[in-house]
This record gives sequence, C-alpha cells and structure tokens, in this order.
Amino acid sequence: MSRDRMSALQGEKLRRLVSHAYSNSPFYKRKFDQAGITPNDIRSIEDITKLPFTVKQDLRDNYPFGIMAVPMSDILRLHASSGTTGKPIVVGYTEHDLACWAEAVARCLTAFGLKKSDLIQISYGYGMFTGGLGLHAGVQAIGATVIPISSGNTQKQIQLMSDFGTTAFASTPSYAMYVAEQILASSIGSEGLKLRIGIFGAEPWTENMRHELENKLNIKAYDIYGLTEISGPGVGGECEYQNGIHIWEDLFYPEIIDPVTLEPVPHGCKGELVFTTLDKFGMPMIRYRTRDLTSLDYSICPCGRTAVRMGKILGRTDDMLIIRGVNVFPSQIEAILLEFPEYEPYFLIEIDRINNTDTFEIKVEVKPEFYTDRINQLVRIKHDLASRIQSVIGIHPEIRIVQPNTIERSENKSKRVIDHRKL
Ligand code: DLL
Repeated sequence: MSRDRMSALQGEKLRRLVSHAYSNSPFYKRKFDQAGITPNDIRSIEDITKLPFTVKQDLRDNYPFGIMAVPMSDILRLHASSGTTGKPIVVGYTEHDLACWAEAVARCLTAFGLKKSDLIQISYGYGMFTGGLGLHAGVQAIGATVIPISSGNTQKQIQLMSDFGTTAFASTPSYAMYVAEQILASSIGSEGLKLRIGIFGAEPWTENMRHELENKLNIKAYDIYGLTEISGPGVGGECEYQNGIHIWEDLFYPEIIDPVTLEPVPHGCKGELVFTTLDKFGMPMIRYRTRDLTSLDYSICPCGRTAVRMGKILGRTDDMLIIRGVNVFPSQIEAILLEFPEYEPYFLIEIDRINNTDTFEIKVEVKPEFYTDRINQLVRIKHDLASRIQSVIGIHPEIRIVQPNTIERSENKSKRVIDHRKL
C-alpha cells in the first residue's frame, strides 16, 4: 500500500477509534476532557499528537476492567502480564479484536515463509501469557497444523519434533538455545529433524544468537515482536530479508518519541516506541508508551512490503527485566518483601545466563530479631518467599539470605539489579 493510502486508512481508523473510546470508555472520556480534546479535533493521522499518552500506571489504576470500551459480555477473552507491583495488567478482546490479532500473527508467519503444509510447534506458554494462544490463532489462520505443546518438558518437545516432523518451532530465543543444545546432545541430532523455521521473540536477542540458532538447528530464525497491552505477539515480524521488524501499521500505529520531552523524534532516530491500536475495540490503547527503545525505518524493504520496519529493541526506559521470557519489575519484589515481617525491605537481584538459561537470584536480609542459627527456620522463610514470588511473577527465584546490614542502603536510587547477561 502506498504511504498516502496507508495514511488515509490510518486517519479513518483513528477517527473511528477515538470516537468509540470517547463514547464508551469513561477512562478515555475523562482523559480527553482533561486534555481539552474532543473526537472532532481528530481529522487525520497527523492529529494523533494532540491526544494524551496512556501508560502502564493507567492500566494498574483501572485494574481489572476499568479501561474496557465495550460491555464485559462482549469480551471473549482476557490475558494478563506482569504489572509493576503485585497486580497484573489485564487486557480484554472482543471477537473482532481476536480476529485482527490472528490476522497480524498470520502476516508474520507468512512473512517467515510458512504455509498450510507446515507443522508449527508452539512452545510459548499457554495461559494468561499471550505467547501460546496468540501464536496458536495465527497458525490456524494460515491453515497450518498447530502443535500446542506449551513451554517446558524439553525431552518431550524434542521427541514430538522428531516423531511429527515439526517444521517450525516457536519459543523464546533463550529457550530455543537450550533446546538446540539438548537436540545436539541427543541421538536425534538436528539432521534427524525437519525443522526449517524458528519463530523467536518475547525477549531481546542478538544477531550472534540468531547465527548460533540458525547454525545449530539448520533453520532460518525470525524475530517476532509484541506486547500484551497492544494484543500480544505479532504486532510485527521480520521478512525473509531479516532486516527489521515490519509493523502491521494499519492495525498498530507506531510513533517514536523522546522519553524526556515526549515530543516525536525525527524519522529514523532512536526513542521510545508508542502504539495506538487502530482496530481494537474491547480495550483500545491510545498512544500507549511501551517503554521499549528503538527506531523506525520508512524506506521500502526489498521484500516489497511497505509496512514500516522497526529496529531491534535496544533497551527500556523503565527498569523492567525479562528473565526466562517473563517480565519482572524490581518493585514487585519490594512489594512482596514488605508482606513478610521477617525480611528487611532491601534486596539485590542478580541475573546471569548459564548454559543458555537465565539464573535469577535475590539476596535478602532477615531482620535481626528473626535471624537465627536454626537452619530449619531459615529454610522455611526462604521457601515461603520463593513460593510467593513464583506465584505472583511466575518464575522461581533462588533466595540467598545474607548477613544483616550487608545490602547497600541509599537515600537515592539504590542499585537493586545486577544483570551479568550480555544481550
Ligand atoms: O512478550 C508477547 C510476545 C509473545 C511477543 C511471544 C513475541 C512472542 P509481554 O509479556 O507483554 O508480551 O512483554 C512485552 O517484551 O515490551 C518488549 O520489551 C519485550 N519483547 C517482546 N518481543 C520482543 C522481541 C510478549 N522480539 C515486552 N525483541 C515488550 C525484544 C521483545 N523484546
């Protein structure tokens, strides 16, 4: 589609979205009223900069359903992702929203070269995480065969890959590295498999990792990007040229802003990615600040697609960590520690990547009155804390109790994370 036609379509969809949100979501009505904006002020896609931003805190303040713009009876599915503290952020989809999301994933799969004849093994988690069910709907939309194995149980993953003749494998790149090593160590080996394509995303990964995965598994490894708030995986994906992630901008309108001034940056410059869901009605996101840092390239790709290309995610403007594909905020750990009378509210998270698997250790201090040389008691409180963190965040930390007063205290921002991974 030419840029002019795309802009006209985006403008039309933006007008429809803003008027829907204004009339049906008290959250957006309030926000627009405060900014002195009415739907009549929005005539073209360029007018988008008049609209206020939406941020993660808005989702938290309106937990769980306060941003929905349709009656709950029209919401067919809910997904959730880590919030900044104990409560997750929740997203609801109408039938139309689910169809648009499936379409977006289907476009990615097609750009990766997948067809009806492929067998696609989905090793992203199924459940509240959008990875499993999101990919699932896209595979169905292209008419390929879905193998909904979900995450974990690596030996079974490899066995089914071999028995079924899986041709594509979808997982986080770090899990794929682990699976690749297990395949090479097994009697099956990569030559015993029919794999040809990897569908990797949900966390940052490097070109080096791409080469390793491609060499070890004898596949082409493609990047797929997305986030729960905007729908899930498939907001964009690479094409056969592997030179940027095409964003399906008739569905998800991208902008890059300076995270400090909040002004748009010149074309091609790095900044914070902002999305507006042009075709999502259950829970529209208008100018949602993703906190992801990247840039956009509007030049036409050799593949012929005119959809803008996004560079690799270069980092984040907040302190969100992605550990084993799961989003973790240090503030969540703090909130959980405060629930326990035994612990001081000081902690240090240490992350590393050993044998392609992220390690996640939290150093904590026990209050002097609870500090004891009775080992059973310490083991119990360690276990209680680890279980609570696992249930809130979804991954299991190693808890290390250190001597009282050894974790740095600071009036200012104390260092709460040491990340040894080289991403
Ligand atoms: O990770 C959705 C997803 C599932 C994408 C499966 C791709 C494949 P969230 O859990 O909400 O959603 O996390 C979204 O993860 O803001 C980025 O910081 C990061 N992220 C997602 N995809 C990529 C990628 C899913 N391809 C957050 N490269 C986003 C780098 C990524 N970072």
